[in-house]
Amino acid sequence: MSYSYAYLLKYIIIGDSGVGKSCLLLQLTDKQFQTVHEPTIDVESDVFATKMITADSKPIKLEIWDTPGKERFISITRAYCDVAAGALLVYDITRRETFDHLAAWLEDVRRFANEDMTIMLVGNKCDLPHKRAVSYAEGEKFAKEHGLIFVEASAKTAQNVEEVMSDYWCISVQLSPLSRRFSHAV
Ligand SMILES: Nc1nc2c(ncn2[C@@H]2O[C@H](COP(=O)(O)OP(=O)(O)O)[C@@H](O)[C@H]2O)c(=O)[nH]1
Ligand SMILES: [Mg+2]
Repeated sequence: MSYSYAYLLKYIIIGDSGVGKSCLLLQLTDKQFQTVHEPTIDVESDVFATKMITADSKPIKLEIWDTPGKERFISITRAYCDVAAGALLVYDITRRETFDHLAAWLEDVRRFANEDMTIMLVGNKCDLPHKRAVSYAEGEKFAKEHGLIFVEASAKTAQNVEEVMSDYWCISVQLSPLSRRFSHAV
């Protein structure tokens, strides 16, 4: 009898509209970037992609849920926060307001999430240094103050997407008691 994966872990991607959540998801799971794609506007539709990784020498299936960012707190976020092993909280380094909203996002997540959730802060669009409105140091400081893992990445060039994220998945899987509680052997 063969097992296709040892665990199934759910993640959510959150952050303001337009920061690149859907593009990051596509880059993470399909290694692609599309300039034109459907905006994630339909709150009721479930949008997720899956990715296989190996952590602790075990095959792990990740289910990564995209969310529309128009309203800070929407049904998908609420429904998935309590079972999610982790969240990618994304802002756009070229738009200051998306960074300023991070505290409010965190408050929402922490209200509904389980305590063991690992959150990674992603400063996206680092391929646009000439348009930068938030410094690396500011992102790093915010992450440190709130106990988040931090990375600047680009969904466009794929910079830091695969390498850093895979480190994050591994840390998150190891830290998560959800890997036991929500394991699905198939
Ligand atoms: N230059 C650049 N543009 C990006 C990047 N990620 C996303 N975009 C663009 O930003 C816009 C919003 O991206 P999208 O993924 O729809 O944002 P979402 O609303 O957070 O899901 C789109 O026009 C993307 O092409 C990136 O890393 N670099
Ligand atoms: Mg989207």
